[in-house]
Formats: sequence, C-alpha cells, structure tokens
Amino acid sequence: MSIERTFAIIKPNAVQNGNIGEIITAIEKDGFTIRGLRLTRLTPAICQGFYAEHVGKGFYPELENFMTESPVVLLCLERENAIARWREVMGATDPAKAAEGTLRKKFGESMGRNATHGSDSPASAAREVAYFFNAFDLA
Ligand code: DGI
Repeated sequence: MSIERTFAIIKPNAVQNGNIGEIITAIEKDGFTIRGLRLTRLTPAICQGFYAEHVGKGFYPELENFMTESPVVLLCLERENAIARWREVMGATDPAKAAEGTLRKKFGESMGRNATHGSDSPASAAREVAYFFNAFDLA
C-alpha cells in the first residue's frame, strides 16, 4: 500500500460545536500526517465549484446553505491508504447509519450536517487538494 494524500473538511456544525480539536486529535491518533491546514469560510461560488457534481440536485441548496453558514477547516492528510482510511474514520454519510466510534456518528447531527468531508477517490482527492491548496500551502 502506498502513501497517499486525501482532502478533508471539518464542516460548519463541527466547528460551531467546538469539535475541531477532537477531530484533529482523532486524525493524528490514526497515523495521518497533516500536510495542509486552513480555517476559512466558503462562499457560494467556491462551494459550487467544490461540489460541482451535486449542483442541480434536490439537496444542493441545503448543502450550500450549510457549508457557507460559518467557517470550516480545510485539511490535506497523508498516510498509507489515506483516501479509504479517512472515509472509514469518518463513517457513513448519514450519521444515523455510521458505525459506532466514527466521527460522523459522534459529531454528525443529520445527513446534511454530518461534521466532516473526505475525498472518495484518487481523482477526487487530487482535484480537491488542488482546489483549496497551492504548492506553498502543503508542507
Ligand atoms: O462523500 P460524502 O460526503 O459521504 O457524500 P456525497 O458526496 O454523496 O454528498 C456530499 C454531501 O452532501 C454529504 O456529505 C451530505 C450531503 N448530502 C448528500 N446526499 C444528501 C445530502 N444532504 C441531504 N440533506 N440529503 C441528501 O440526500
């Protein structure tokens, strides 16, 4: 298994609830190295570019309202098998269906307000890391 990078977001509800520290601790304890880290607030245009595959779907307006309502933490994470492993640590998209001990189970409030994002493939990871971080931001 090779070392790879993935892209993660600590979403507005988790930032509002004071969960940044616990989520970053879980990331570090699981053996990820943090290569990029930034607190910012997404604009509608930035959100549309990021979630391009979902623009036009029924749930997109709710997704955009949520993702732009307050600041988020953007992360580039590195470890062996990072993309699949980060999705395991997060758990299922719907917190109600997420396994015990996963981040979405612990910190997610609903399908929409599900606390974290993680890239779903190597192509998405490369696109998402490059969308938010330039080469100088990645250590
Ligand atoms: O890769 P994921 O974040 O697990 O899931 P995804 O890429 O299918 O969807 C992106 C986000 O959009 C997801 O984290 C939560 C939101 N979402 C997806 N499907 C629904 C949804 N939100 C609502 N309210 N209803 C949905 O059906």
